[in-house]
Amino acid sequence: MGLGSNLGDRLANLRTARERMAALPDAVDILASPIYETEPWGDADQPSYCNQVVALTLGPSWTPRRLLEALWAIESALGRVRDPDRRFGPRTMDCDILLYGDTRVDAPDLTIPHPRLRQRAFVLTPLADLAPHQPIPDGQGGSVAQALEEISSKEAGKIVSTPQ
Ligand code: PH2
Ligand code: MG
Ligand code: MG
Repeated sequence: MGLGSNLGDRLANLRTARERMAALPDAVDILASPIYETEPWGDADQPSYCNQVVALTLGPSWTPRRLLEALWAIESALGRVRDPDRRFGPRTMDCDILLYGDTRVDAPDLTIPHPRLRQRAFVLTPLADLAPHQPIPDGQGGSVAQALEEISSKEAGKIVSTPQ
């Protein structure tokens, strides 16, 4: 999952989101990347973000759809209010499914791999910290590290917290 927060206590928001993910039923394991402070992407008129990637291993009862709904609940619990006029605007918490093993999903409200994964250093950099050799099953081929290489001119930001 890609986690992002740019409102409130950003590091506390990330910590609470991680704790709630680890406490999901049948959560087997959770690994967290360092946290990066990053410039806002897409809509520049907002505070800087703290971004992190979390690799969650879930039991076989889970599906991408069930995970999406669990992530919406975590975002809401952290005070996320959706502004329909500002798709890339500020938020207390954003939890995006980036990859789900080698599964692909193409639904109106859920696309896996995440459709903007390859454009975003703030996602690819922490993802490469955890899983550089992970293939991106979007039909374009290549691994996370290779995708990051293709946008290597763009900096993710600076590390503000080590994995915890
Ligand atoms: N999320 C957005 C829009 N812009 N910029 C950064 N740096 N980090 C984010 O997580 C982010 C963003 C909408 O999901
Ligand atoms: Mg997002
Ligand atoms: Mg989102």
